[in-house]
Amino acid sequence: MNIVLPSLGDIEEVEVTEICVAVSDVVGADDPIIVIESDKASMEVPAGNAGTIVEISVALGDQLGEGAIIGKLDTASTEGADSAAGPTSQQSDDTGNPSAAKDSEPSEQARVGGQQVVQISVPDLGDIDEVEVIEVAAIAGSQVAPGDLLVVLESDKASMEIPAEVTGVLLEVNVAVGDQVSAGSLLATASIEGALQDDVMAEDCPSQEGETLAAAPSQPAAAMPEPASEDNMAPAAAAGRQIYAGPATRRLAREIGVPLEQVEGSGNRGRVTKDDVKAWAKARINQPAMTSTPVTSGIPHVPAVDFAKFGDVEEQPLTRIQKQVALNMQRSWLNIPHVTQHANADIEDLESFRQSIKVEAQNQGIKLSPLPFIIKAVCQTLAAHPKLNGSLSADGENLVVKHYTNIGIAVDTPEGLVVPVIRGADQLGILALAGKAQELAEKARSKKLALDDLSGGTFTISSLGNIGGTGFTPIINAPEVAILGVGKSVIQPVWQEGAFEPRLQLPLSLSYDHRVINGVDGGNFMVTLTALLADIRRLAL
Ligand code: CAO
Repeated sequence: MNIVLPSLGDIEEVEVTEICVAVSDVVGADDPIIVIESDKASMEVPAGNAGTIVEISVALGDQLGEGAIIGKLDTASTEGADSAAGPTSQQSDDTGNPSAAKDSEPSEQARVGGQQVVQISVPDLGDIDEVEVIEVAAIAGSQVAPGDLLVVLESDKASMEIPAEVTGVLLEVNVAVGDQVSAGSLLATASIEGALQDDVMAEDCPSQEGETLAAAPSQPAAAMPEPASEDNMAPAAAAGRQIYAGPATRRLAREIGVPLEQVEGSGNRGRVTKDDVKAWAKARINQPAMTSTPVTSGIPHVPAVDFAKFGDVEEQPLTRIQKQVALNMQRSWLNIPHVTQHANADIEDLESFRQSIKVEAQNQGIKLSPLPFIIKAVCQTLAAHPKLNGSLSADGENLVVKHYTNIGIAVDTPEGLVVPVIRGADQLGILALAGKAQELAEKARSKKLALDDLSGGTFTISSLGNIGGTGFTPIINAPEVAILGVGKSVIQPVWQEGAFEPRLQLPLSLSYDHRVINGVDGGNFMVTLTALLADIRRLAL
C-alpha cells in the first residue's frame, strides 16, 4: 500500500528534511518514515500501518503537497499487528498540524501609556489539547525581530518553533522548559519598537521604564525586566540560534542528555539528525578524559568531524594506557606553564669511553647506550640544583624539595608510553643504571611492571636518541617540575683552539615548570649537565 502525505492544513507544500527508513526496514505504525518541514514547524510522518518498506518515493529536499506518495509498504507479513493505528492521513491529522505555527501572531495588543504592548500566545494547535515547552530561547529584556526564535513546543509527533512576529523588546517571558501549554496560553509579552524604547530614551531614567510597564495589567513594576545590556544580549543571541531537528531527535537528545545547540547538523540546511546526536554522544563517551578539562576550564572543545565524508577511514580504539597518557599529557599541558630550553652537550669523550667498555659491559649482559651516562649526570646535576628535583605543593604554597632522586625513563611500548622509575638512581653506578634501565624497559614491554615501578619519580628523561631529531619539547610528568628530552647525537664542527674540530654533539631539551623554575635555574641546570657530560671524569668526583 502507498504511504501518503496527510493533510497539511492550510500549508500547500512542505520540504522533506529527513528520511528515517530504508527499503526493507520493518516498521511499526507509529514509526516515522520521513520528517517534513514548513516555514514554522517540522513534523514526522509515521508509517500509519505496520509492515515492510518496499519503496521510498521521495528524496531529501523534495517539496511535497498533501496526498503525495512517500513510499510503499508491504503490510501482508504484519497484517493485523497494529491495526489500531488507523490510516496514515488520519494518524497525521491527529497528532500535529504544521499549519498551526502560521497563527503565531501577537494575540493581543494594547496601547498603554503611549507604548504598544503585545502578548505572544500559543497559536491554534488543531486537534491537540496540550503541548510541552521544550526550548525557551526568549530572554526578557532582549531585543527581538521578526523570525527570531522565541520558544519551541512539542507534541507527541511534531515540534513547532514559535518565532517573534514583531520588532521590539521582550518584557516578560511567561513560560519555562517543561511547561504544558495549550492554544492561547501566554508565552511572552513584548513592547513594539518605537513605543517602549522611545519612552525609555526620552525619560532617561530606569524607574520611568518601570512606571510605563506597571500600567500594563499583567506587569507589576517590581517584575520589571532590566533593558538588555551588552552582557545579557550575548547569551540571548546564542540561545536564539535556530536548531533544526525533528521531535524524535529532540526527544532522543533530551533522553541521553545531549545539548542540541552543540551538535553540528549533517542534514539538509544544517538539520540535526538522530545520527548526529548519537555521534556527538559517542564522541563524548570515547573521550571522557579529553573533555573533562575543557568543560571545566571553559576551553572550547574541538568539534567532531565526520572524516568518512572525505575518504575511507578506520577507527582504532585507544588502549587503556594511551587514554591515560592522553589525560596526563593534557592535564600537564593545561596546568603547567612550560618553558623548554635547548643545549648541546659535547659527548665526544663520553662516546670514546662508551665504545671502549661496550664489550666489557656486554659480557655482563649489559647493553651500554649513552642513556645511563645521561642518567648519572642528571642525578649529579639535580644534587647541584635541587629545585628541579621538587614538586609544587597542591595548594601552590610551597615547593616540596625531595631528598631522594628517582629518575623516570619514558619507554615506548606497543600499548603506549609508560614511565618506570629507577629508585635511588643517584646511588647507582653507570653499569648498574644501564642494567636497571634495560630491566625496566623489558618489563614495560612485556607488561610486567609493578605499580611500585611506576611511582615516586622525581625527574623524567625522555630519550629519542635511538631515533633521531635535534630537539623537541617534552611535556612535564606532573607533579614533577622538569623533564629532559634527549635527541640523537651527531658529529658537528666545533671551534676549538683556533680550528673547527669534528665533535659528537648530544642535543638536550629541558622543559620546566615556569611557576617554580626560572630561566636562570633552567640555564644553570643545563650548564652543569652539559659540563658533566663533556667531561665524565667529573661524575666520579
Ligand atoms: N644518540 C645517538 N645514539 C643513541 C642515543 C643518542 N642520544 N641514544 C641511544 N642511541 C643508540 C644506542 O647507542 C643504540 O645503538 P648501539 O647499539 O649502536 O649502541 C641504539 O641507539 C638503540 O638504543 P636503545 O633504544 O636500545 O637504548 P637506550 O638506552 O638509548 O633507550 C629506552 C632505552 C627505553 C629509553 C628506549 O628503548 C625507548 O623506549 N625510547 C623511546 C622513549 C620515548 O618514547 N620517548 C618519547 C616520550 S614523549 O612522547
